[in-house]
Amino acid sequence: MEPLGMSMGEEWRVSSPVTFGREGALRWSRGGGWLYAAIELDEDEHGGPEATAARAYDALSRFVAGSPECHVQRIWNYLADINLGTGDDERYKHFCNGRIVGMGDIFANGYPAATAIGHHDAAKILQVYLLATDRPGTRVENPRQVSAWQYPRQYGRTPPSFARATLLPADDVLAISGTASVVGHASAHRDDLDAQLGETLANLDALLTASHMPAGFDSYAPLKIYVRHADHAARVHAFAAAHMPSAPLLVLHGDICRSDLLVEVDGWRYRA
Ligand code: 3EB
Repeated sequence: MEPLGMSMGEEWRVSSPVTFGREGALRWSRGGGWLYAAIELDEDEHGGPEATAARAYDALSRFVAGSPECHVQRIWNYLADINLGTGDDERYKHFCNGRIVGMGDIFANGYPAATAIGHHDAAKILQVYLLATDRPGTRVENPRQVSAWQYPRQYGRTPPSFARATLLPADDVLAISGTASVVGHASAHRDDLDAQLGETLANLDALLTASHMPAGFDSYAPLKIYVRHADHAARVHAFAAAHMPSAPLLVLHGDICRSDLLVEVDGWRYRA
C-alpha cells in the first residue's frame, strides 16, 4: 500500500537464533517461541476471493497446527477490490466465507486479532500474514462494540472471524485489530472523516481500558492508519498530531472493508 506521508518499516526482533524457510507459497521464520508466517496467492490461479482465502487459511492453519508456536495472536489480510460487488456478493464477504472454511481447528478456542484492508494493485493477490507464539495470549473484546463474530446477518453470510485485540503471552504488548468507527455493530458517522476519527479513538481508548493497558497512544504505540481517500491524509495527520503526537505513525492508502467507513487504525500498545 502507498504510504501517505513519511514511510517507515517495521522490524520484529527476538533475542534467540532465528530460522526460516519456505513451503510452497508459504514463507516462515521462527525463534524464541515466536513464529511469523506469510502466504501470497494469486486469485487468478485459485478462483476468486472465497476459494483463495480458503486455500490461504488452510495452508496457514496446517502449518501452524504442526508448529510449537500454535497460538495465533494476530493476522493481517490484504486483498484487491475489497468493496467490489453488492450485498452478499461484495468481495470482502466472499473473503469472509472462505476464511472461516480454511481456518480449521486451531481457532476453536477463539479468533486472533486481525486486520482486513483493500489494496490497489491490479494483480489480485491475497496476502495473509500472521504472528503466533508457543504460549497462549489473551483475547480482548471492546465493550463499545458487538464482537465481530456475532455481527447480525446484514453484514454477510459469514461474520468476520477476529477478536478486537490480543494481549501477547508476556502481557506486555497489546496487538490491536483494525479499529474503525463502529459502535455496537453499526458504522457511525457516514461521510464524516473527523467524526469517524473521533469515534475510532474512543474505540481504541476503550480497548486499552478493557486490556488494563496504560491509557493513551504515545511513543510506545506504533500505529497504522488506513485511509480510503488519499486526499484525506492531511486531515488524518492533523488529527494524529493533536491526539497522539508521539505515536510512531504510518498512514497508508487502503480501502476499509465496509464501504461506509473512511478510516481504520491498527497497531500495538506496549506497556512500556
Ligand atoms: C469492523 O470493526 C471493521 O475482517 O478481519 C476490522 C478488523 C474489520 C478486521 C476482518 C474487519 C476485520 O468490523 C472491519
